Amino acid sequence: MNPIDLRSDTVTLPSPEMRQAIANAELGDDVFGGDPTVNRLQEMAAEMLGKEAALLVSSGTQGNLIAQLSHCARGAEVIIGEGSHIIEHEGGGAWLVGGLGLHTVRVDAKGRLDLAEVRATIRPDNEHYPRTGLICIENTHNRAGGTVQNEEDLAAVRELANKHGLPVHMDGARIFNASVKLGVPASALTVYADSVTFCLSKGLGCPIGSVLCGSKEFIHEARRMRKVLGGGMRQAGIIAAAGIYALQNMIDRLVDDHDNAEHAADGLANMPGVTLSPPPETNLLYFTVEGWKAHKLEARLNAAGVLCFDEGGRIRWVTHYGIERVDIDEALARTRQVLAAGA
Ligand code: TLP
Repeated sequence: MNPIDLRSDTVTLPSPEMRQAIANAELGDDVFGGDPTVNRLQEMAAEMLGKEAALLVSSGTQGNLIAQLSHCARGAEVIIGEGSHIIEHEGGGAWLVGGLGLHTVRVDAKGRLDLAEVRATIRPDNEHYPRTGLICIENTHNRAGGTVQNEEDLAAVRELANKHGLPVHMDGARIFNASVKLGVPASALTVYADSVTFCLSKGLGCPIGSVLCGSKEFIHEARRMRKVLGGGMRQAGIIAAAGIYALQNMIDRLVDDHDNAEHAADGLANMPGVTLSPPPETNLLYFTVEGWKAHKLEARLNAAGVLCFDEGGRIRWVTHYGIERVDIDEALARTRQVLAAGA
């Protein structure tokens, strides 16, 4: 039985054309600034996100950590929504490596920060308090269900940050899913953040890599932090070539992933006991089934060749390049059988 891999959009494999682009990449030593393909990717990414400069990094986790280290002095406090990826899935790097405090605030069902709480969390300048150094947001928001924050949502965060002279970092691992969903260029969303990380290795189908974007001054500091973290890579044009291909060819097709997630959601919603939590907005789909513990359902689905994870008591399916409509139909058929067999 062929497995249908819905564990994550990180499982995508490079297309033949992307592999060709990798094979043909012109290379140099990027630590010396001499890899022309990396430089081209960085210029493209900066332009697409409306920033002055960009930096290729190894992963979203590394990009987010570098951003926090570059914005904040040791001992500062980062204001961030509870349940955000930086808090839950990045190994506590900001505490461990940066000596930063992460101060969580409530988020609503879409993953939007509770701005009243943010306001109350920003520290006055007083020697008793840590300094507030940064506000972080996540778009699309993973745990909230791949939810999208629009320009109005983001402008409200920006306005508050400006009032207090604070920078904003956007974990935009899936920012192109948000931009495709809203039908606006990514730069219309990232304009509200000082820095943004986006991932090449998720829906855009690259094997490795993320890009951190911001002002020239910020990227200068970020480059230093990347080196500190051992992220200075040499002939990284191998990675960047895939990234260039992806920015040119893999963004528009994200709409197929969103349609497939919606199709999967429709199919699941018709099965007894299934609750979508919530219905998908982009390519992430979470659900629960009455009478089933999520870890048990995960095991049964995996055994039936529907690869997915129990993410904190909900099953998560992720649609991506390489998953077609027929795969979703097959995953639905297998799921129906698993549920019919009973817990
Ligand atoms: N998310 C992965 C896992 O780590 C859970 C996934 O399968 O969804 N920000 C967000 C919003 C993310 O979802 C992820 C990866 C990252 C950052 C980190 O990216 P990587 O995996 O490149 O370090």
